[in-house]
Amino acid sequence: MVQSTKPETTNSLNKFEKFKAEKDGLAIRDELEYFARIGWEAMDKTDLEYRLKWVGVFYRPVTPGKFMLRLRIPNGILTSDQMEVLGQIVQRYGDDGNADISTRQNLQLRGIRLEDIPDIFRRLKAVDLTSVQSGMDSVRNITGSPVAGLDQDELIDTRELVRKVQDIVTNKGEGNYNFTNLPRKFNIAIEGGRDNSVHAEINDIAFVPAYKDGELGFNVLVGGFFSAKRCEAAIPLNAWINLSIDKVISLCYAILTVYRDHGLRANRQKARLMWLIDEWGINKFRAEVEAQLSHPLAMAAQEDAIDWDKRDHIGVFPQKQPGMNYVGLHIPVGRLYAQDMLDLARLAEVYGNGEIRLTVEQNVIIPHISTENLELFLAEPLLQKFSINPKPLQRALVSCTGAQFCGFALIETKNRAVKLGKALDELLNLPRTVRIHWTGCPNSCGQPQVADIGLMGTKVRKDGKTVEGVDLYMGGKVGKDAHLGTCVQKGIACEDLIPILSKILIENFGATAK
Ligand code: SRM
Ligand code: SF4
Repeated sequence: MVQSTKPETTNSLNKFEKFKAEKDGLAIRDELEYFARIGWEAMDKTDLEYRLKWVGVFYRPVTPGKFMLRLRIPNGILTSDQMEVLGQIVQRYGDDGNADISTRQNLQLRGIRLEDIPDIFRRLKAVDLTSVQSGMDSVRNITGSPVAGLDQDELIDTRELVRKVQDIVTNKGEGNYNFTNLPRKFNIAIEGGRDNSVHAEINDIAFVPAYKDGELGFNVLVGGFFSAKRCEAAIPLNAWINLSIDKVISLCYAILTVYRDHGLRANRQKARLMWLIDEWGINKFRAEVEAQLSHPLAMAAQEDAIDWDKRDHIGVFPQKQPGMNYVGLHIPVGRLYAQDMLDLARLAEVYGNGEIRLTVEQNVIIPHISTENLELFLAEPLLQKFSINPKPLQRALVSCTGAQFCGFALIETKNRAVKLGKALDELLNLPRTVRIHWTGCPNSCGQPQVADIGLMGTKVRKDGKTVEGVDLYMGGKVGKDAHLGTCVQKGIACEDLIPILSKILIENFGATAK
């Protein structure tokens, strides 16, 4: 079904709404064979630069002709067969091919040629993977605890919930016209652990474990988002639902429907869900969701059940299954190459049960390794590259894509982040991990507001020249009582960062000079 509320006039609509009204982004799905034949240079500009994103194919103006393919990996869980296929896909592109683990527990493949897309989509389908609706005005990858079903202390195993919500939103990966024309992007997270591993507070809908009258269910938060114009933590919908899969699905459906039909579409900078909540007030928004559901929502439980600091899952941890362990590997800034992907697939197959998991910190977890196999596993050469014991400033480093591939970027991020992390680890002793997040522009894909130290790319004037710089964020708190950090200093040239960050690390994080 195509969206029911097509506006009668397009005069007040922004350019995105106009081109969506002309042709739904998902319709591009039926033209992929044709595009593959004619080549990207001959394509209509809107189809090339925007509509392809509805099937996860991103034209990169920085590397024309070499596309990015954004998948959907619900709850960040994939199989060795899937990882092997993805490794083979990027391997074909030699030095251009790689993959990045994203801050939404997802994978983005690089170097992809448009002429290969029909074949790639057939190969994805054969291993039950999809990239549909992973970009533009769609529901993005749905996140859940990366140790769901493994964690000895987990409250709710979110795997099936996340998968079912994705299936409803995407019509089991085939595409769902009900949700391809939202006013803007939309993020959903379903937390099941005690440590808020998914950054619930920065999602448009977040389900957070909460006991009500002794029964475990979810409190619901809404409206969290980051944008260049405004960043807001999610606020309580003042609703609690029990653990039924149907309840979670119907609430997502109802909220998405209200947002789709009433979300603001005139100014794209004011189109995220929180702007509608601002305009209506949370009580009216809640009432509209109830009307959509055709039943009242229960009031929220007084407190949620998040009572732990956030874990990074790097290292060896016993699972709830006796004799089994999960091992978290540190993947510097989430960058994988074809051979890494094939190696990870092999390790998961040989030592585990074939499962591979991704975290929002851009790392990998291999679960189901028996205690007797641990020693052999830890001796594998890949663990030299992807350590289980990285240094404190590299351990929690997160970085968005940055200038290497992203047209919005004001600075190069990933290589710089790794280089600076290493340099600071060499200069300083740290008593604890410090979470440093880099993001190449104010869009905040690298989430600097959740970090201990966040670095947001900008341009700076230095010695009469324009150079790459950052705005400095501090105070992001994750896990229990999460709250967002704020900008504390603007316009630092990147070349001046070592002394400035050293001082901050010494004064605020207990670092001592080596
Ligand atoms: Fe993002 C746009 C990369 C997570 C806020 N983001 C983009 C684009 C698609 C821009 C583009 O077309 O070049 C970037 C693609 C660059 C590339 O080649 O990789 C991009 N965003 C990413 C990723 C890959 C960063 C990463 O290195 O991990 C993350 C992919 C997630 C995924 O798997 O789906 C990513 N982006 C985020 C997050 C973090 C999150 O979801 O927790 C945010 C802030 C949270 C939020 O959205 O509320 C985020 N991205 C944005 C925005 C600002 C949205 C807004 O409302 O204004 C844009 C710009 C836009 O949409 O117009 C953007
Ligand atoms: Fe690109 Fe900016 Fe997002 Fe980084 S934060 S990936 S530079 S849009």
